[in-house]
Amino acid sequence: MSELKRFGVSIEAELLARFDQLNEGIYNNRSEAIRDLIRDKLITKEKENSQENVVGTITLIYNFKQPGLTDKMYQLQHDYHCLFKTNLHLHLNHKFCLEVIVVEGLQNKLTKISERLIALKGVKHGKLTVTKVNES
Ligand code: NI
Repeated sequence: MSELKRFGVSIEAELLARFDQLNEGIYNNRSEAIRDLIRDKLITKEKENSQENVVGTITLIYNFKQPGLTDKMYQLQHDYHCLFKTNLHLHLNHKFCLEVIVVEGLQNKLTKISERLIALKGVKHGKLTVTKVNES
């Protein structure tokens, strides 16, 4: 076991209260809860940057009236057309659309492209969800 380090963290009281409430009855102390949170984040990042072949979906909710947004979204999909398999589009209301894009390819590439899509101005929410395909 490596040496323990102490560090100070500034955090909003309300956020800390919610975190403590979430971990009540699970962790004996806040330090262990934070250590597990950091480990989970590291594992998630390792997975996101792996070079495994995966299939999945990118789900986006966006304001289709945002100037230039749909052009940028479709340009990215055309630039990486090998990764994008098909789209499902739903007009949610007068302003917002839901787009579910089926993707397949290397996890690290899909992570980067989904981050670019989600970061576009006018995208309110986005998420990449993947699973591995076992050939055996
Ligand atoms: Ni629409």
